[in-house]
Amino acid sequence: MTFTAPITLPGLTLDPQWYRRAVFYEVMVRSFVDSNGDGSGDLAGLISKLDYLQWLGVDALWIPPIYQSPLRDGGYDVADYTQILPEFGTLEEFRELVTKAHERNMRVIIDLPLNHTSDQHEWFQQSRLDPEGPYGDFYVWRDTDEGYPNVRIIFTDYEDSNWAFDSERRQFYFHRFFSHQPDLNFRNPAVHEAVFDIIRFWMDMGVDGFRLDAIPYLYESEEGSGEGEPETHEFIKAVRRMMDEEYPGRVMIAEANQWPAEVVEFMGTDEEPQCHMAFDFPVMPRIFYSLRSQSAQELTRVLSETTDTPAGAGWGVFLRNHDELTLEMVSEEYRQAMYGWYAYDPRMRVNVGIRRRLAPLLDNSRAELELAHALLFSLPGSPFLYYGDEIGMGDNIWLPDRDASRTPMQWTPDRNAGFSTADPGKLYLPIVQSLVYNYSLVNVESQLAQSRSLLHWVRNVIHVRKGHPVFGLGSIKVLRTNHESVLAFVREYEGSGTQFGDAPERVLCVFSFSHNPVSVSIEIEGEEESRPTTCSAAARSRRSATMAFSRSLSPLRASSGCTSESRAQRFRAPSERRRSPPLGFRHEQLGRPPGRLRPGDDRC
Ligand SMILES: [Ca+2]
Ligand SMILES: [Ca+2]
Repeated sequence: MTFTAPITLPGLTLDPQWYRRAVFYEVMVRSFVDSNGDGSGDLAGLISKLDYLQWLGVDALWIPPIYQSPLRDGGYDVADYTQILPEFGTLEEFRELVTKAHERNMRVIIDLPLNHTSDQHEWFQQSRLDPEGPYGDFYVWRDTDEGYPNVRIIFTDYEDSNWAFDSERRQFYFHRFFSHQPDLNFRNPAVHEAVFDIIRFWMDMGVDGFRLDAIPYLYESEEGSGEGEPETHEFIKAVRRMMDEEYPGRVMIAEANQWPAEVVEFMGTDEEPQCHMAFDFPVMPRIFYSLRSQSAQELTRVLSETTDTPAGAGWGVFLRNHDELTLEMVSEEYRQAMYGWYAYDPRMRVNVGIRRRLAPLLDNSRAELELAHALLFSLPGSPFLYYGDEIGMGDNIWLPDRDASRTPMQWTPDRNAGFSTADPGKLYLPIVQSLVYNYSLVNVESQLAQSRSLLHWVRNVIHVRKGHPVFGLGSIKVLRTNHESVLAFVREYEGSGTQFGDAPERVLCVFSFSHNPVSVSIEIEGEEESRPTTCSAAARSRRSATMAFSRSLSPLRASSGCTSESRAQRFRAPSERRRSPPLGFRHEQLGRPPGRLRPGDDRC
């Protein structure tokens, strides 16, 4: 496979806010490419596909845990923080990955699960055997299983208590997640020192940041819920101070499955910053809800809630990742509706969520895949893609737990989808061979050969986004429309204010979730007369323009127009150029006086 774009090696750009402009790509090392035919993906395999990721337009890799681990929880059960699982490769290979990624101006973020370790970790084994020894107090031990009564159980399908009995030490230990993952005792200063050493170890390997897994859960208290306790924030501040002092420019990303008003606490304040980024959990299920309910009202409501973030902090947005599509952030009524639409087979459910990939969730509808991606790329925050979703990979709900959506990447229609030369039975998980998503149909090679494939479409949208800093750095203002199926907002960015930096930009984004054509009026306040046009990666027309917008929208339509003070650009994806209505990413532009536009008024 070769890539048409000229592959150059620009090296890392100097941009202290790189993470706010970046397009992230979550890649599971085990699932991407197997370089040595042992059936499991590895670091050398990932290195061999950096050209592909550069071609796609990825700015930063997010790599879930590659530490030494018994892999009972996808590597989030760490047995040694300073060793790489041998089947993945060596520390030398990891260093090479970082070097080669940096040559391509691509950052590398790794996962850091700090709340707990594997029960196989040497610390835990020592703690069990020698309560008076140096690791005796590294975990949360009790004589009874009654502490922390307000702490909820997360893996409701697998655990019925947060305490487990250890037959060696004859005491109970606290575990927020699986019982094979004992929680570290953050009330012990020695644990802090150990964590700082781990962070320095990986920073010295050149990584650009951490995704702080399950960060709200570090501390527990008798009165509290064990989520975002004050001491947890104090600890994160201390980590941030160390990072800023010793490793400036590297970032901390909080994984906190909570409402923005709570999550924003993990970003801290201007004076006492905590994480540089946090994932926006509530917006994601509402995208899926809107697609089936044909109502944009919930999305409009959630996006209208403004949450002040400290300077330099940003959100991470996503459609899917390696975990289940979590429904913890929606009401019971919505959850049941979502299960009905997206998880009609009980096998598709796990915990409080749905364990399916993006394309099967959307029933492989190209229009919905485009709409969902277009929305993802225009929301405030940096988009996180999940490996394989750029080609619309399927899943395998007959596999246990979240393995359903962790199957090997599909590169070619050849044996093992080009993922590995191993005997097919030896693969860590089987390749998807379902009727609709069979790897002989869904793979990178065949999509590279089709200019209208999802892969080319996604790549094009990534490059459009990268060409417009407003999407990463701009503000959002949600607009009123007269149609419940239509979401409209304006992104605005004042520019860098320097001659050589970013120009000011305003972008109007309109999305219709209706399954039928709609006519809509959108109220845009304070607009001077100008003519918006769509902006495209390919064709950029520049003319003077205003932002007034009204149009009959065809079903499942995403539109976006952008204006700057004196010019506008046309934004459309290639699939739309050769295909008139119903699918795709389309925008119509009008020269109109400001103010309210009438329904059905679509004359140009
Ligand atoms: Ca391998
Ligand atoms: Ca904890």
